[in-house]
Amino acid sequence: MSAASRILNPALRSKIMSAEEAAALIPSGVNVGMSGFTGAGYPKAVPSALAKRIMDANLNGHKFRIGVWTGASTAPELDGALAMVDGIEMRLPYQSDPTCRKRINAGEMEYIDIHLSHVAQFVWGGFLGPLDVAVVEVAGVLEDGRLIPSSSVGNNKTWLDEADKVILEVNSWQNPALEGMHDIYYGTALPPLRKPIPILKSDDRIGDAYYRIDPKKIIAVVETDKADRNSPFSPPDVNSQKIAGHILDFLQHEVRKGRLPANLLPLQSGVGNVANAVMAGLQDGPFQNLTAYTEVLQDGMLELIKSGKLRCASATSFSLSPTALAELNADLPRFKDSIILRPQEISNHPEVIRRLGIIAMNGLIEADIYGNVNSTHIGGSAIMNGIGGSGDFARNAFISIFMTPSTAKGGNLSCIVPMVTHVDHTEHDVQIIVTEQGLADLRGLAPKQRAHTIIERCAHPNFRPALREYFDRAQRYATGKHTPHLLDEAFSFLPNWMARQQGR
Ligand code: 0RQ
Repeated sequence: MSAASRILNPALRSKIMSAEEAAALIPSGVNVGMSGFTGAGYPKAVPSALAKRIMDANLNGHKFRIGVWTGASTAPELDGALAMVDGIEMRLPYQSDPTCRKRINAGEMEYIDIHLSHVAQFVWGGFLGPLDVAVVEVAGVLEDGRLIPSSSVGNNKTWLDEADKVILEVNSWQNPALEGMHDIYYGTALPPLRKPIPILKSDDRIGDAYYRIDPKKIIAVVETDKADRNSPFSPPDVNSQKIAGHILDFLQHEVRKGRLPANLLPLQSGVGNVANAVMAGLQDGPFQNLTAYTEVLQDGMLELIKSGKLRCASATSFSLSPTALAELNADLPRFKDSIILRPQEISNHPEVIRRLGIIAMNGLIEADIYGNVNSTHIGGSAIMNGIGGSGDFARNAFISIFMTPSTAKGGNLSCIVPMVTHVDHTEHDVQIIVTEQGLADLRGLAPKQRAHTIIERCAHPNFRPALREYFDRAQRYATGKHTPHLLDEAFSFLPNWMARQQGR
């Protein structure tokens, strides 16, 4: 089916133009809200055409830059193309593009790292400045002008509501069977007008299947037919499998203790290979009739739905490997009753996460001996991706799990450190830390008990003696004995210890 035949509204059909013509309607200096969340549902044509325009402007000596707001990370055709031509002045709220990362860390691009659930209210409150243009991919347009969402929802409802002008990309590659899968809630507001979000179960539907839009705001409609570009997952390695094994043992223990029901509580799983391995582990585990209330639906979760172990999954986006995506698209109607895609302000809403009692599982870069977690920075200064939704879930989950291999960079760095160089999740939001070495259950432990548990359960044996030594010395020499630290050594202790071991 061509894109044009998906545009049933005659007024919008008259606004069809090329990506280049649409990109010409975006001036320098504006903020642009784009669709897209982890490689799904991003605009496929206008950002590249805009990048070409920016490059031409640069060649003519004119600086042309825009603010780029999205749902989360996108794809090379959006973040990559715009960052390559140095066209992004300011980026938010989550990115994982290598060129973006390079520019941010070189000080050439500003980046605001916000909890994903906060973006909508920041925009309504005007804290981010005006939203001038929205560029949103949809799967089709109904005769009455309502829009069929595509493979991610992210912040699209907010962009369509708040932008002065809207450019639509109607993508005929997107599966028509997506229609009806979404749940777009129109009941959120700023305080003091807020009402309870009436989701009591992961699969509750509380909104519409379509986006509403004032047709007067639509300045262009562009037809596309390009596939979403998600990355393949590597098969679970030994460490990921061990981490998954520890988590499964822990969940079974919690069921035996009567602290979790036999089918657990709704699962949230972050991005990446470890998260995907945990889902694969659940496939072979004893749990049935599982549910998920999460933001991204990865391969592992799709497999669980296919095998009948996962009854339903609520998310804001697909984040599938090309193979899993092809499988999903070949059989999409089958998944209609088990998958719901919602705006990220709802998929990540603290109220709903707290009410449903989510089991949250997210990755980390480093954790310290007291349980503070750094998910975003290398060496305290360089951004990796961003906090994404991990904070929305970690703070409000019933059980908040952080997982990582115990070492990075070929075993040369310990992911358990004396003090994290940047804090995303404080010790108060981190209940469980898991590495391939073991699982530290920090619930109900005081700081020094936490330090002992994390070092003995999670640290790699190559680094455990150094961490013990630091902790012992800190307990003896720190001025405060509650959370003992040696501030002049906290960041240099491990590197210095490594150098001593290697005779440097
Ligand atoms: O870098 O690829 O250059 O080697 O960090 O590490 O081990 O591949 O792990 O892909 O699971 O990502 C926290 C980044 C983990 C991710 C993070 C280096 C390592 C590698 C990645 P290289 P791995 P993962 C829902 C939840 C925040 C957002 C979130 C993330 C790179 O999970 O972005 O959770 N989380 N959202 O070498 C130096 C260390 C290191 C280190 C790892 N201690 N020191 N480098 N690395 N540990 C989804 C959304 O919100 C959209």
